[in-house]
Amino acid sequence: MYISMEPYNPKQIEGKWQKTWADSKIYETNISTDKKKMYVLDMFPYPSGEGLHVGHPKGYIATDIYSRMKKMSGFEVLHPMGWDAFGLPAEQFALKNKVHPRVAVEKNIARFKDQLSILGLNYDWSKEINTTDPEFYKWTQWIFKQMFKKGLAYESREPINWCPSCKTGLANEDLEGDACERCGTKVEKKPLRQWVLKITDYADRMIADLDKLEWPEGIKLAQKNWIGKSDGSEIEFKLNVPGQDAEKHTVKVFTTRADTLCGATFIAVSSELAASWMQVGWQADVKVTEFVTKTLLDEKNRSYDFKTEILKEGVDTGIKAVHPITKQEIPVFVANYVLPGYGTGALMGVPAHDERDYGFAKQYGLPIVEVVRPYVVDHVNVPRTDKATKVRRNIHAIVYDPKTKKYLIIRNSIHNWDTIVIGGVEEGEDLVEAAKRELMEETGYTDVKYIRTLGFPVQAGYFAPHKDENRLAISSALYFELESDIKIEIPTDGENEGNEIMWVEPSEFVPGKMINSELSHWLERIASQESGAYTGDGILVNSGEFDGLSTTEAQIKITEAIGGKRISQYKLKDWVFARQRYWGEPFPMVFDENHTPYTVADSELPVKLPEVEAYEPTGTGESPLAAIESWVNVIGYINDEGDFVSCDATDPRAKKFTRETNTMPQWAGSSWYYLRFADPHNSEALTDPAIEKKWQAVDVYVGGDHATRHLIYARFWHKFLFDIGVVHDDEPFKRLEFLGFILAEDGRKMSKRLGNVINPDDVVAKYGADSLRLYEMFMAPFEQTVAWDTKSIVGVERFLERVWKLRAKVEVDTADGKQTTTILHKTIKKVGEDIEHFKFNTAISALMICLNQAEGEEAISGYWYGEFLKLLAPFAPHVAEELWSLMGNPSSIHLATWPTYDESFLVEDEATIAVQISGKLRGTLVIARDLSEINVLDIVKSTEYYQKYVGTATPKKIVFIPNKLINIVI
Ligand code: ANZ
Repeated sequence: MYISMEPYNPKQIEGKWQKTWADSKIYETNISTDKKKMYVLDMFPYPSGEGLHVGHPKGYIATDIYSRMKKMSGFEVLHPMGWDAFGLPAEQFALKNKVHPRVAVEKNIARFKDQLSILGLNYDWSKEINTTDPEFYKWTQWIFKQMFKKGLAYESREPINWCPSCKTGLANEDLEGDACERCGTKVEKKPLRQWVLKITDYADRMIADLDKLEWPEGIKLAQKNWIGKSDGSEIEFKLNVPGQDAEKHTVKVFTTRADTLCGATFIAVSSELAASWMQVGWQADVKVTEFVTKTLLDEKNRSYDFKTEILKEGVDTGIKAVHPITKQEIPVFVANYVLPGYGTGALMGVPAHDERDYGFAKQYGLPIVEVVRPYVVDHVNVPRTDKATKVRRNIHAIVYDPKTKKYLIIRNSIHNWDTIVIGGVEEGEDLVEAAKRELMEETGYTDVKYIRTLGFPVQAGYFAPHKDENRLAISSALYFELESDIKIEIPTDGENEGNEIMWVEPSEFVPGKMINSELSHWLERIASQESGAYTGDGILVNSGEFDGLSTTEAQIKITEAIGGKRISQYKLKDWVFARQRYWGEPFPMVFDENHTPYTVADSELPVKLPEVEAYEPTGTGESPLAAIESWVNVIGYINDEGDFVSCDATDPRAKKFTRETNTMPQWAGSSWYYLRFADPHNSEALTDPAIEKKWQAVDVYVGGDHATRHLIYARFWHKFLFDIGVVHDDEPFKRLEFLGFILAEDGRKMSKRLGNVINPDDVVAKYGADSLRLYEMFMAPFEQTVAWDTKSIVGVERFLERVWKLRAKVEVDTADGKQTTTILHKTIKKVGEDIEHFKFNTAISALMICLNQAEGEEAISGYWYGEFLKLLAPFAPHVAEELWSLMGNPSSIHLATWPTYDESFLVEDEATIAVQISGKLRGTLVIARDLSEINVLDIVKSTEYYQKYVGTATPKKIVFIPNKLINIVI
């Protein structure tokens, strides 16, 4: 028996083991191994000045546990760490603290590394990378160069998002709504020369390949929505411009609803498109020019994405568009709700079926033509294909009593149905008159106020058994409010027989019993206050030869009929890739005096960031690099590959060039960094192809942010690298685990500003790293966001103390009891499976249950304790290592083999069996598993209920299902 007198003291063991592990390099990955590889990666951090709080390591602890388990299970594991150190946060920290960003980054990295090292994380630091290292960013520049050569990087002068506070242009992904994600300042639109990457070329593949990935469904959906693919049609309208030849010009619109073409009552174009018409000679009148000029300048009242709600404004251009089907002229407006960068920058306005067009049409008095009618099919009396159909024009009178907040219905006891008041429209009646008449005849109520008609009609198909025919009821609903209870006497026989007039709340409308299948439409329209556009599917009306088609059929047929094109549009925009800041990768580009861009030759890479005095942003749209003439102006020539090579001024080929002075966004390095870890020091290539083939893709990627930013950008770059043959697989991250955040004890986000930050160093000093690790994994399911609670750490600390004390019970050769052995094997299975599925909290509770069992024993074997320690080792690596070594093991527990379980211990040896007598359940019995019928019957015979219900009678029959049931039939 080992006797331990020393109490558990993490301080004495943790530092010691961290040093031993580092010295013996046990975490270094053998890249050229023959073993199966496992690449486990954290989203690498940017080393901010604030250091880590306890929330940051949550993901790192998880990958640490996972990779330790995999290593013990026989994999060669790559588990590296690096630094995403370019970009605004690092630059802003440096500006604030008046140090050079490089110095600030070095300092911050050192601090981060210290903080990580005391947590006992098993990173292979020999593979550390840093995106700001010229040897690293050389390859970031190299990738950009390849993109340029393939036509995927282009210069643009389109207005982009400009953050006036950060003084830089931003991509759409950098926005939170219409504000800068980093500082919260509302962005402006600013025309700026910049580099843009054609990410949209990859949009379809990025959607399709999501199916291949083992990622949380929520993240896949977020990516799909961000890419935002819409299938639709491009339809051309001929234009009659006053003062010009008829139908000389055309405008194309993009629509997802070509089926609604016959309901198009106007065309709306963006101010940008109108301005481009003016540039080619359109003489617009003053009103139009003023509107266009105003909206182009007016940031606040413009639409730049579909989410922004603005006051819709527009102006009639006087131009007419010729409707391709009806050949009638419809007006062309310039409108501020047409997005300049979406589709063709022009739309066909269909007010009856599009909310935005509806609002616009109301404001400008444009016609609203219904072309899609909702169609409901009665589920009880489904229309029959073998019967004729009669069309009926109906009204539904919906009466609401504002005093009681109830609706009027008729309950019929003969048919056993509920209905609102319905009826036909008679010759010469308008809808309101018809509704009032029906109301009076069927309910007696006369004092009602007509409020409004609930939009266009809805059509319902059903089979009318009493008439033996199908009915197609086209019904309009009229909405009334009850003024007073004044009623006239009505007959209770004839049509009204069995009717009871009732007032009910909508919750009392019983589906199925309420016969009006149109009701859901009416209730929705009542709730929306206004009878706006109907945007759903249905059947075409008012569309000539297309009448009766379904919306989906009509989209194709109408597009074909008028020679339109089926196309897709994306919400995703090309990636604005230039920043007007100092702290980023310089572009590998130069310009000649005509501003023709050239990539630099590979021999010129990396293009290093120059040392500067002042790296504050200029705010002018120029990067601070532009001021450094000695760096900007270069002399060289263009070689046969079309690349710039620098040379001496005396060289006959020498010409003047200037460097690109913008820098790349922070997302550049992180778009490919994971490819570098397996081969971080390669100076010949981004990565060696054989190493790439062995180690990519990342098997498990862990992080808690960037559902749509980094994860979209990296997939795009990876697919590009696949296309040019640098990587062998077209997705970078096979499996993604997304973590929930740790909030401060007050339930808010941890931040220095709020003064609620919990520092991991303090927690480690007090409780030890093992307790911190265990607590973070135990506090909640991994993907759940949860508030920190310092008090609860004591619970896991006590658990570790108990593991420590259990050592006193170890007797090397003792034979463990059956239950103790059984629970060990169950725990081996559970912990292994739980770690595989990132269910760390339940793995820890299994360990706790297992410990409880062992504590009840007089003694446990060395084998039992050793296996238990191995299961604990990934979670609490220091204490497990210490105890393992105290057991006399010469080598590290982290190099030991992961325990395997014996199936035979997992089989339950008891069964609960139901006892029935003549089919009636009389009791249950817990008996040994797999007992035969005879043995079970013997046991049953001794029960009281057998004596009572069967006694001495001979059973007629016995039904027996092993381990489940015995039924004695008498
Ligand atoms: C006619 C129509 C009728 C439309 C209807 C919708 C409903 P999603 O689905 O988001 O891709 N649209 C086209 N270009 C636009 C632009 N540049 N700015 C603002 N809106 C534009 O949106 C596609 C729909 O948005 C298109 O289909 C078009 O309106 C409008 F009952 O065309 B629709």
